[in-house]
Amino acid sequence: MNQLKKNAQAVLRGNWQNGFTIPCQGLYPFQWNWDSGFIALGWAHIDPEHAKQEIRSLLKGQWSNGFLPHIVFHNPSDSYYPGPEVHGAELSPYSPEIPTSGITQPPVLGFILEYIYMRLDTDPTFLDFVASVYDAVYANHEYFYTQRDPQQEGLVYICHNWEAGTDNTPVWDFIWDTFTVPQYDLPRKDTSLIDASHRPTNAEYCYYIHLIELFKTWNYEDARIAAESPFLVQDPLFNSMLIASNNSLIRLGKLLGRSAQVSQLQAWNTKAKQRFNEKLYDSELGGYVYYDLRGERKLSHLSSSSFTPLFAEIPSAAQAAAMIAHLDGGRFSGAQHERLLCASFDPTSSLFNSQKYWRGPIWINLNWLIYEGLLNYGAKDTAAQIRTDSIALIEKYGFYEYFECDRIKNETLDTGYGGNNFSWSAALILDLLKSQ
Ligand code: 9WN
Repeated sequence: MNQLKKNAQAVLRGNWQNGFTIPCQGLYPFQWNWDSGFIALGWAHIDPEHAKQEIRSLLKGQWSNGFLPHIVFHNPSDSYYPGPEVHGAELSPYSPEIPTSGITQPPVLGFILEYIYMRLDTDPTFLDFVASVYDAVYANHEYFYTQRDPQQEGLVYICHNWEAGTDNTPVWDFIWDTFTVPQYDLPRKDTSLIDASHRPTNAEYCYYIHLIELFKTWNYEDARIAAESPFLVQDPLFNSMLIASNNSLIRLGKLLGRSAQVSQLQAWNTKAKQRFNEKLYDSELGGYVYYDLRGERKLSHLSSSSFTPLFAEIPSAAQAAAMIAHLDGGRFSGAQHERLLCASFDPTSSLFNSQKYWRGPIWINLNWLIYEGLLNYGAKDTAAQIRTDSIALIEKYGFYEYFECDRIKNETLDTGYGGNNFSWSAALILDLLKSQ
């Protein structure tokens, strides 16, 4: 275990860039939004000053309307496509001096602040730090509830698959079926850096780029995006992260005496949790699914995102039991537990692919969220299983980006998938090693 900790620390130190941490050398050479949250939690176990710097650096990219971009381009690099010139965030009157993207990612910062505070045994100097960034994180939540909830129902939309963080989940196939896009010239770098068969296809990338091109023609104006974007989805992972962060900002806000902000967060959260359960729970599937706001339909497929409401304490005990059953002898574990936890997409679906990015492989950040979520509901054995599986995969292969879930295939495999020395895999293993 000590060696594993040392190796995890070495990954974070190796990816540290003087103020922030890149997710992976070559493959992801800038600062990414939700990565930075998980990475900051990892740093808290090594050097809390780095955790603070990580968060401050991310907030340098915040827009004046509270929006927090998915990438902050602090540094130049030609090893990633699409770079700042493709995103064109300067078209928005709200964008900052520093180049950023114009789309966001799951809002993890609120709960990350509380986790770090707890992991540091409620260190008062960290609470001072929380006080210094509280308004910025609150402004991000305010942005979501005022700009990304056109029906004022408490659920926010995402308008791009990269905003989900689960970039090519098969759920998006049903969105891509609703519109056509031009063939773009794609100077991709990812497919020459790692096994191209594990990455999204060029046909999918044309959709990704097309959405950015549309948003640029609208100068990233939220009202235009809400009215016209062909991709407008209420995602259970994204909304769970926002609600979990509300929960944390409420508790932290009480410690800091922020009563007006706490009342507003409570009002958003009550509405959000109720609507989440009404709209996104699928009682036939026994889990939470996506809602296509543009097409006005549920997209009824289970993925690892379906379990993240456990993290935000949204499900009732009965709903939680139905979800846990999928992980314990059900479709995600297999009846004989022939799969390691937790596949990123329903392994019994014909759309499942155990090697391809978000279409099946195990991701450590989702495992961490589900582990913590299971503990919220007292499901200690299932939580222990997901923790054991995560640690075993990293011990066997190293700090890869994603992993095979099939136990038999793992017997003969000698590598993880995607990028190696991947920061959040290291950061979250440090946290899992700590919490037993
Ligand atoms: C696009 C950085 C990011 C993660 C995402 C993951 C992947 C980027 C890409 O890498 O997405 O944002 O180019 O594939 O899907 O979750 O934040 O690690």
